[in-house]
Amino acid sequence: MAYKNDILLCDLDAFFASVEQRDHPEYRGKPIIIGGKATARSVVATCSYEARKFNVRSAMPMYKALKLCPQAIVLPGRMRRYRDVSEQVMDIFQYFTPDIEIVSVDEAYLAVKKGAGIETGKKIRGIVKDTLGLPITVGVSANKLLAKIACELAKPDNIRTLWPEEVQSILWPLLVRVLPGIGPKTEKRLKSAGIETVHQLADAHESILRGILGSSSVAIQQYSRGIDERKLKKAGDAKSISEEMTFPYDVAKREHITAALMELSETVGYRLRSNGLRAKTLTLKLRFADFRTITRSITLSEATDRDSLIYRTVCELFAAHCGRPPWRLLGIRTSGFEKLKQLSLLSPSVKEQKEEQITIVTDKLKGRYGQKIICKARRLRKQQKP
Ligand code: TTP
Ligand code: MG
Repeated sequence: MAYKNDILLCDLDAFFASVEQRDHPEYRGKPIIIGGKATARSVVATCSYEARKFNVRSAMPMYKALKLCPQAIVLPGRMRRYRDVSEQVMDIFQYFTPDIEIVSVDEAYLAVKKGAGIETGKKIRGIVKDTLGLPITVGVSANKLLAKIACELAKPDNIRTLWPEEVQSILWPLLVRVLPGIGPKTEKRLKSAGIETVHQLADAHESILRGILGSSSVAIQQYSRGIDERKLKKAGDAKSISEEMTFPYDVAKREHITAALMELSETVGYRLRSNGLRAKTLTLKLRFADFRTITRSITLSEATDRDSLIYRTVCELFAAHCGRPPWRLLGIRTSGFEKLKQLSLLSPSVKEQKEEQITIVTDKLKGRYGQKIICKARRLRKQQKP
């Protein structure tokens, strides 16, 4: 199929661990694990490639990681530091193209002129290494799917291409889990239907796939053939980012409103972060059952991209202006954008650091499996219909 741009997926290698090895030369060449101490519940956030040789991986329980690699150096992680570095990296990407989708703290898709992908990727790797002292891997192709898989195949500290004409020779022998939207559970279900490789998925009957993959079956089967129509969700020059929700029935219970506000806050927050933006003004839109609609705004002292702060602020706006139930529509609008970089001078609290870490992990998962993959349990409970 004809395509207009080369797409790059740029992803830093062992991001948190690489920053620690850069900042602390004594850690270089050693197995480093970032994560909480080896208590019952702590898990590995990431680890250096030296630790990966011992099969330590992200999300593994820390006690298990230390069994595999007892000599590893365990560090708690410095979220604010990683966020600063992330912003420097995203700035380098911006220099090459305005067409960027930030997927997570250390990962972004870039669209460049067709034919310019490999050269741009090499330059990016050089600049990130020379100016920031960090290794980054770049996958280059004609769409997001193949660029991402090229990057995974190339890791660490490398660049490679995976063009549509290589789908049969390179993509088809791989296991289905390389495709977006296929997590461990789906992988198991596909396996019990005899589908283990991408090739088998490409050949599988539509009705079997629909039974297992539901409404995403068509898109995933397209992926297995190397076809991916997803566009980059790029920043553009939007003046505002908003989300709204019309209820299928008039809502009178406050807990349904707060659940909806949480969902809207998380969606808006993710979109801000994907665009490398923070918003200073938050606006709540509220429509009553009689269709009367109001908007109420607050300007924060410092711009934000935090789900929790957006949520708290719109809840306050709602409490102050909610009038009489029932309600019919809710919306959140964010505006007054600041690009990344203007960092808070305040040191983050332990709670804020924790929140930062959770945001990083959930954005990673959203980048891989789509935005619906994660939502707070509280939101789920509140969403139960009356
Ligand atoms: P990844 O890009 O998934 O992992 P990585 O950069 O450490 O290693 P590589 O890309 O070379 O495979 O995630 C980026 C950072 O996000 C990672 O350094 C730490 C954080 N993270 C977590 O805290 N928990 C997680 O479960 C994952 C996947 C990432
Ligand atoms: Mg990475």
